Amino acid sequence: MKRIFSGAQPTGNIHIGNYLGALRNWAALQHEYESFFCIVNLHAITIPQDPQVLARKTRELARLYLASGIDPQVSIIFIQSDVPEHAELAWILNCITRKSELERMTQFKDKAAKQRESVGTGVLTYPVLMAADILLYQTDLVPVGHDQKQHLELTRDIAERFNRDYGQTFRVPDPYIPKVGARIQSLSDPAKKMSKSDEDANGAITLLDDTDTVRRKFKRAVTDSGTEIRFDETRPAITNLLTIYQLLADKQPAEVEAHFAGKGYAALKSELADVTIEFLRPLQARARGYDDAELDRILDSGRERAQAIARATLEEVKARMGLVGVQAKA
Ligand code: AQP
Repeated sequence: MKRIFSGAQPTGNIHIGNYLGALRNWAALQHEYESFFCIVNLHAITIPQDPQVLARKTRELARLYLASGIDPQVSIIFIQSDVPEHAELAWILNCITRKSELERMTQFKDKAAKQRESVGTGVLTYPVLMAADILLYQTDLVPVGHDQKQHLELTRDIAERFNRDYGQTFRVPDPYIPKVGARIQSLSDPAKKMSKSDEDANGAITLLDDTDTVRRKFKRAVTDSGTEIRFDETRPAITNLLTIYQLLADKQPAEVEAHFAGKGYAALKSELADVTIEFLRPLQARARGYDDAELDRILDSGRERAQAIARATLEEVKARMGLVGVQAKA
């Protein structure tokens, strides 16, 4: 069976962009692939985190994976820092990655421009940790949103370089980026992607938002000039709202346009709030349904199953590089 690996960071509040671009597809693909879904808390610490909040968000994200339809009987769900092989392989891969490759990453350039001299080394080397995450599991396919495309190309380059220099070791993974929903934009600024770290909380609908908050955020959502409600690249705000509607209501674009023909923006926003609330209500109930003991059991079993595979890959990598311990004979 082919494998998929993906993850999300337990930073901030996971939003419908993360869901529509990634988690939704994980749940759909898990029946066709052997699936690994990781809560990537080592990525989260590339920016300062309050330790108690990080610990709480890590478990909350595990509950949201489960609530999004990821079945622990089918898929492996685990916490990245529980499997130290991720950090060890990341160090090894750092040593075959060029600084210039990392400096070219758009996400690093954006963050470095904002943080200047204070930008952390972890922000620069984060794509190498992501490569380690993926390559440890001999992954075939990585379902992600559009913002991760460049990082995945780097993962492929790193895998190919290692295989060329040390012999065939890693499977070279392909990205799986959905045709619709791979880049949900901010409700406040449709030129920016919806993001957990956005300072403007009104830009994102989070998976744990209550009914009033969802209505308020959609009501305040920026729209384009004009009145027509149709998909149109030159009108990014309305197209973004329609894309969210299309995916949550599970409709085709033509159906959505026909449904809103002759209606105004207020109707679109109100109906969008309705479908979002209907989608979130059962999801939030499912998230609350896992008690701590059950969550521990799921995460512990995930750690054990993931680590067995990660360890085997890492052992092979170390042997190929001559990283031998005390028992090795010359
Ligand atoms: N706006 C988005 N539309 C569609 N997909 C998205 N993803 C992120 N934003 C959107 C996808 O969600 C998955 C998990 O994301 P992540 O936790 O790795 O963080 P990120 O990609 O850096 O996204 P955020 O929400 O903007 O988080 P912060 O602000 O913490 O950096 C990934 O597959 C991602 O592509």
